[in-house]
Amino acid sequence: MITTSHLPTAQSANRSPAPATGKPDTRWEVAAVEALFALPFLDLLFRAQQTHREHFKAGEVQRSTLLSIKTGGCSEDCGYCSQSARHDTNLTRARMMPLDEVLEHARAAKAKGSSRFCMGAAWRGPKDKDLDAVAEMVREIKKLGMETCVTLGMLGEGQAEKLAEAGLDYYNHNIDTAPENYKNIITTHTLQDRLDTLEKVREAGIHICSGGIIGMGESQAGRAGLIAQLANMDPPPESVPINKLVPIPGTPLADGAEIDPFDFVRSIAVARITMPTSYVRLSAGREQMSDELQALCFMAGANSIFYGARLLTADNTDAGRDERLFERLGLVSI
Ligand code: SAM
Ligand code: DTB
Ligand code: SF4
Repeated sequence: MITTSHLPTAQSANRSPAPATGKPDTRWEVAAVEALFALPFLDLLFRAQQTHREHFKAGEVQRSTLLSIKTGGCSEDCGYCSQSARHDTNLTRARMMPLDEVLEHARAAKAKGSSRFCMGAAWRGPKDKDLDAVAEMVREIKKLGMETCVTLGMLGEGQAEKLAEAGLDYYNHNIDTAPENYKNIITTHTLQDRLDTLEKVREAGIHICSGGIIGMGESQAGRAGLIAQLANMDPPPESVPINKLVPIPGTPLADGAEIDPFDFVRSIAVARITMPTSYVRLSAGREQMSDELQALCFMAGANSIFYGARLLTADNTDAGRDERLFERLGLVSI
């Protein structure tokens, strides 16, 4: 069972970090992860880059394109989200997108050089009939020769198996913040609910994409708690999206203080060191970042991005800017 039991005990807090094997045979105590955050910036980056090169080719970056297939009107109260029916965010709601329109987006993403197509729906969880429609989308997109990922909220019994049968490669379900902070951000479901869905996904044989958001007012210890929870999954998620909060007017988190950009880079580096074989995704918030800040994130071990002009409801960096950045840095898309 996936649980929140990694929280440090006084006795275990001083244990030294796990070796970079990719297997969580040593648990990452929160204190050990905090100690990584406390390293001098250049030492942390050097160590992250070393770890990265032990497991991946430097400069190779995987690209996924996102599409919102059902937008807004969500019953949940996630404090950062434009799509919650409980926040007044001026978002235009949309019913589920028809298959042919989804396929048009997927073909365009493939033509632009994306290897994975990720579909998101603003649901607490899918109804069985909605799930059947999404499974059909997965089947058709697989035929285009693309990898698939969906993020549909919490899954009920048998739903992960249906997605696996359709050939789904990844299920995205973030734990978003440190265990002790979860109820300050979301009250309509618990972290344990999220972990239960991740377990269903794992048991169905689908790869896990799970990460969180940096910049929601959390402390460095909070960031360490989030990363320890991810790194202690057995195995850790294959894909770890690190989102920088995109402040959405009308949400409870619209007006928080901006984080120090170097702390965001530190979060990427710590994710890389603690999850050496996972793809670490530089996710939401890139549009607001300079090219230089993104380069630091790649140096810190980020090796995947969302590619294309939109995330789900928020803008993303446009593909032209990304192409120029890849060329200037000698990055190669995979
Ligand atoms: N309803 C599904 C769920 O909650 O898993 C899927 C969609 S939800 C929008 C997917 C993830 O996007 C969230 O878990 C969160 O990590 C990220 N996200 C949502 N709004 C964000 C924002 N304003 N800034 C950064 N990340 C955000
Ligand atoms: C993830 O971790 N980030 C993506 C994807 N998984 C689904 C979503 C980011 C959403 C950013 C805000 C928006 O577009 O509404
Ligand atoms: Fe709904 Fe997902 Fe947004 Fe939460 S993050 S309000 S579950 S769409």
